[in-house]
Amino acid sequence: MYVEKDFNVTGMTCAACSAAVERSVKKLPGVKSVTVNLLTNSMRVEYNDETIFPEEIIKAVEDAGYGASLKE
Ligand code: 9UX
Repeated sequence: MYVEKDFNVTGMTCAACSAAVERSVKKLPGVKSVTVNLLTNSMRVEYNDETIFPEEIIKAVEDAGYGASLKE
């Protein structure tokens, strides 16, 4: 099932940062869409919850050099 979740993203200071975060998450299997907002330090991801878990999305953001956490 496709679900939509919001994440907090830390460490982004320019548009190239947000583009890098977006690129790193977009290529993950099961991810349908990614919208990163630089001004609000947030990211909305639509993904298949049978394919990928939020922890893996967070890991991809961290691997790109930024921080992420699930918004509650
Ligand atoms: Mo430019 Mo954003 O180096 O880190 S990509 S500030």
